[in-house]
Amino acid sequence: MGMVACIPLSWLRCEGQEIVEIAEVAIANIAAPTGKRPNFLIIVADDLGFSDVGCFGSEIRTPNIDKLASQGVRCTGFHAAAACSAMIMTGTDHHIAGLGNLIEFTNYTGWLRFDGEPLTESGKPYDTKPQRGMPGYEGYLNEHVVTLAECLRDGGYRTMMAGKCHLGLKPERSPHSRGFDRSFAMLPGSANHYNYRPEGEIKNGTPQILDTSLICLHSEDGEYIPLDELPKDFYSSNTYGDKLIEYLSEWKEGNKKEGQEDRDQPFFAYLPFSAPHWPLQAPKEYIDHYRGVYDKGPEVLRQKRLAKLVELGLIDKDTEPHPVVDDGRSEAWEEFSDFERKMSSRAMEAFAGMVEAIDVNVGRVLDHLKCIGELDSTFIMFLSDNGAEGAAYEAYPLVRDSMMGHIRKYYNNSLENIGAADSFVWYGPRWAQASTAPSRLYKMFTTEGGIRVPCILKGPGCTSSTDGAIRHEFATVMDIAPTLLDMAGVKHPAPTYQGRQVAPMRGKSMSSWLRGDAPSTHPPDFVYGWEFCGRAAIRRAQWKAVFIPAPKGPHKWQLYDLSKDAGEIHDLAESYPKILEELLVHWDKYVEEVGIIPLHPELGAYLEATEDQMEENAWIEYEYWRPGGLEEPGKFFRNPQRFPDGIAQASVVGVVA
Ligand SMILES: [Ca+2]
Repeated sequence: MGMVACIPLSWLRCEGQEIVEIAEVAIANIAAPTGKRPNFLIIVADDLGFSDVGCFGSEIRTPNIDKLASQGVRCTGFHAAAACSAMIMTGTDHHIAGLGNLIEFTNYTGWLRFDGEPLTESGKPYDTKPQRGMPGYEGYLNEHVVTLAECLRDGGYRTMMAGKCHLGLKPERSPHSRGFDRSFAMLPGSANHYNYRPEGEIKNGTPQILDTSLICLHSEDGEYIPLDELPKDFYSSNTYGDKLIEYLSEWKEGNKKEGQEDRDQPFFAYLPFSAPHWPLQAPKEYIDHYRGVYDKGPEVLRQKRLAKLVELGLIDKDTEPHPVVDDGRSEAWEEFSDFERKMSSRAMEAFAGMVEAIDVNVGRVLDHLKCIGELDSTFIMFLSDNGAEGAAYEAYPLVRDSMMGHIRKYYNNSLENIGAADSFVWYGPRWAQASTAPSRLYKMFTTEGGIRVPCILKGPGCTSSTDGAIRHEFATVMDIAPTLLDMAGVKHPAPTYQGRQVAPMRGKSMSSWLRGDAPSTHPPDFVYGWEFCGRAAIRRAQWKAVFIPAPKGPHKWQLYDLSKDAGEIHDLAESYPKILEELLVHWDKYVEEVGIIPLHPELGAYLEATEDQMEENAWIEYEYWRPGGLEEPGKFFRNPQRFPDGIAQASVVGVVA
């Protein structure tokens, strides 16, 4: 069967108006911009929570990021999503771009299964199998989108990136093939931050749950890097900082050379750190700054952070914070044993060290820009890709039963060693909720705790009167690409690019708002949807409907007024049924427009998993975790079956609802 599925028509069908709007903006921009166009630097942290940097209320030392904020704008209404990088890179929804779900979750049937979750009508658990091979769920940035890097490169920019690029595994998916002149990319969703890799065991052909995330698989300019050829002193954040500085120097040298046509070429630099994603690891010199700081536990930290958020003016003093949702353990911190408390606070110390390491590298890159005379002509964004990571993996049946044994066997999680290369820890839901407070829940949920992220904007394009300002207007990661293209005077090529149909951007340019010419990026009655792994939300202005499946939520739609209830505590579904009904009409439209495959009947036309659907791994393009997979990649590539849009898969598996 051919690789390419039918083009899902939904985004073309529903986005007609947007195509026209974008075309008009583009025409306005084609007039050559006067003077030098700005450079762009987009810095993304992985799983950094709302209050984890100093200028957003943290005790963690982040002087460089704080300095950016003092010269720019802090945004409290900025929203990301679960597959954020696809949206940054395309300006459209991740379900359209091929990352409808993360490949790990689509691949492993039981990955997100909790004890106590309800069953389908046939008595089976809900699972992600119906998404395998479906359009929008390819697991890589698909052929229906054009990337921001492609647009800017074609528009005359030098494009470069260093960091995590979890958007496909094969060379033809690499940033090198998707618009980056220079790229140093980590390809899995996570990896050991020190390239430490004890030999694991892959049993019966299917990797154990975290095996794919242990390997430090990188490529540079599309070529895989053997693990032993990564820098000897590899530490993810340091190495990405080094690489970006190297690429920037190379660009500067190129611009200086006489006789080059493009010697005033601006740059687009993308720095997506893989920190502070687990495993929590950082240089000891940074972790040591936090020894003892967290001994009083996550609730004390949560209260301190909340007080600081109020003091800084980032949240209203009357904000009611969502209560902490626990991890199934009934004991409070006070009832933990001394040892459990020490282990837990050490994990938080390691997390803090990781955040400080990010800041140090942000500082190095900014210093370098200053040194080469480009700092003031560079538009800079710093943001996180989603809320803090609160999963207690030890409580997931699959991890508990397999991965914990692996960790015990190959890693040294003694108290003294936590944070080192050969340790493997995460910090769990209580620390995460200290960081996402006052919001509800954390990463992978469509409540505010999973999607509201810290964001700082600075540089040309922002009015000088915004220095150090705090703004509360709604904006999203889909707005980044339209903003940069707008500032660069580059036209998005939709509906076609290089002979194929591509989706238009769904985001809006923030530049009028940043200049102070518009009160907000989006109109007051904006509508915006989120879906990830069967968790869902649809928002219109301050009203937000949320669906969180059991056991972490009530498994029904809830309704919140975010203007009065930022913590999503008071469910108004019964008081305002008409508003909920109206939002659910928008929800259905969103499902159709972006091509969601619902994982619960409450979310739309639902297909129950059957035995006929694709098996685990059958649709993954590169099984790099298998023995020999890194040495001879080509032997481990696949061209998996892809299903055409909608109807065909229904005929394969039978429509249940
Ligand atoms: Ca993330």
